[in-house]
Amino acid sequence: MNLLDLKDPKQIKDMNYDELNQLCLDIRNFLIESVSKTGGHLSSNLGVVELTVALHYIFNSPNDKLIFDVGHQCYAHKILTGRSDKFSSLRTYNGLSGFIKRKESEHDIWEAGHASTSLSAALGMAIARDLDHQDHDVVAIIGDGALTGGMAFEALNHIGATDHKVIIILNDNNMSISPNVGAVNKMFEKLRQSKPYTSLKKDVKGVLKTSGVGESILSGMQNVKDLLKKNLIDDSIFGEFGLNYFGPVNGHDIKEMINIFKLAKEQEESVVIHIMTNKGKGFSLCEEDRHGYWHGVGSFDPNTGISLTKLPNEYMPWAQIVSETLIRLAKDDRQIVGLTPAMINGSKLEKFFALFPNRAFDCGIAEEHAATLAAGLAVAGKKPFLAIYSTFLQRAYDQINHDICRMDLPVVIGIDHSQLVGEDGETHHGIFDIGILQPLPNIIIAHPKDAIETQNMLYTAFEQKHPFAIRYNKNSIAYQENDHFEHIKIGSWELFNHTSTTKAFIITYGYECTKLIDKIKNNNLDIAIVNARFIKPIDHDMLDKISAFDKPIITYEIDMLNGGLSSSIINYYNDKQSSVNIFRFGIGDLYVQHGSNVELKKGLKLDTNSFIDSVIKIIEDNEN
Ligand SMILES: Cc1ncc(C[n+]2csc(CCOP(=O)(O)OP(=O)(O)O)c2C)c(N)n1
Repeated sequence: MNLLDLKDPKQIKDMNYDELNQLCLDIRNFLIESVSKTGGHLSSNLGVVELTVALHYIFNSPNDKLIFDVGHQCYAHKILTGRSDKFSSLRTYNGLSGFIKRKESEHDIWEAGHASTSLSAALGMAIARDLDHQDHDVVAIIGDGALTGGMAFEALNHIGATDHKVIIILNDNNMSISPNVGAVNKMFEKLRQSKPYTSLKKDVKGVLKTSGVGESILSGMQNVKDLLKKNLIDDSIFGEFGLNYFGPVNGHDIKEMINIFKLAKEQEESVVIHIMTNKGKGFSLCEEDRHGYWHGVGSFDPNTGISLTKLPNEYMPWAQIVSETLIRLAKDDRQIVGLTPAMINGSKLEKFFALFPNRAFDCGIAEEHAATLAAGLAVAGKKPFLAIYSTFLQRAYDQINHDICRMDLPVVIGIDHSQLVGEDGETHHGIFDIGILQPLPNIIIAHPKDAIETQNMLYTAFEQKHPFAIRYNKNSIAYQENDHFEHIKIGSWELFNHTSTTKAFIITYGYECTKLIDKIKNNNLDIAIVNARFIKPIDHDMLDKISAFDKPIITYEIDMLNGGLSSSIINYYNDKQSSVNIFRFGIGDLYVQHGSNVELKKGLKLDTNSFIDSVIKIIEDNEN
């Protein structure tokens, strides 16, 4: 079948097993070809092709609700629901989202991006269904990685104690982005190696007979009740939560999955179906990848796997600069420990983990735990570095407030992927952390402008006796190792290009600062740039100094305006009753979609050129 002819999942309902297998092959080839051009979440999607086809074969979306946890593994779902013609626009500005998007299709029921929300959402939908006396299935598809998140356990705790039926499909590939970690994962290991079992709370035999898989399970059991008692499933987490369990089932065998889904549909109670998949199935580079390099990729040559993204040699991802610096500092200071909630690869901590295996901790998808773990380590005299993406830090807000800032503990938080993150879009932009962290007492928030300042800032951070957040974005920048570390005075800003005739002051931070300094020099603009490398505390002396010139003061942030740097600057001037002419540029009260950062900034009129045009207009208006 030509995938472009697929407009509705109903079209696959009459297919036989051979046709379904052929369809899976076509989808897999299409995904490799298409993602090699656009980039995207390749491995997770290759792993769930048969699973998604079997789901759409048995369940009737959109009447039955399919809820994908994280939502990064939704590509086959998009193809089966009529969107293959849009894949060339995957993750581009105004193009197809890389995640579930409600406005794209009636089959997209639940949006995510952050892990471990599917079970709570599913229970909510199941309760609503039952209150309204409706009759449909609610199916949550959750990975073994996402199941390590605390929210998933909160939901299991609730689901196991209610009569509202939820079908939970555990997509177990033994991988998070990198290999899955933790005791729950170890428990899965036992299940993975077990024979297919069914653990039903009610009478089993009648139900098992209804399907091929059920019968084969039944024939292997001489005395079902006895076996179930001994069964490790009953002692497993699902049994303890009072949930029925089917599995493990081969996630690349359409027939087995169809049978087990039929069985699940027939149950009256919630059930966990344990599906075993190979992450990256069908593309050897992905299948063999144990580091997560192929979890999310840019464009690549599908024959060789070689990345098509080229950067100058001296360029390095900002996170790598931070982790190289961390390594240098940790070599001299044995108290430094590194933590990541499941992002070893994303946060470029592989080398740190290899060099300091006893001082490096992957906490799993557990941001709240990671933050409080860091607090515990700090109380006990360690110097924790918590690497966390800005967007996922939001999960740990209370822990940063209640456990780190309130006790004024010296935890260094590396806020990775801050500002716009481009193609992952709405759920992933790192634009809220300043707004939520600013009100917290004791915390220092910094955002360095280049590689040298980053190294010195991290050094400075470890010298402090307070919580210290250092932000950096996902870009690569020119890197050069500094010969020695320099202390940066807390709260001190820098002024560039200030002359006796300066026409305006721009206050900004991070890479925008570096770009503007270059732009202004190259274009001979008589504008001064303030490097607000500390977002908290702000530099009162600098603010007093520049306000004395009575020129426009323009703030420029690729972050939310609400609660951003400009808010505290305005508060300061307001509290002093200073009359200043302030203009603010930043992200307004909206969620920013996906696309390249270049396009996103243009769309927001925050790209350097548009911004400078606006500044020139402000200067002209001021002078007339
Ligand atoms: C709260 C949160 N933390 C971290 C991430 C980053 N992340 C995206 S997918 C993923 C791994 C998910 O593993 P799993 O659920 O097993 O799915 P798989 O990709 O293996 O199919 C992680 C850690 C996230 N999306 N949300």
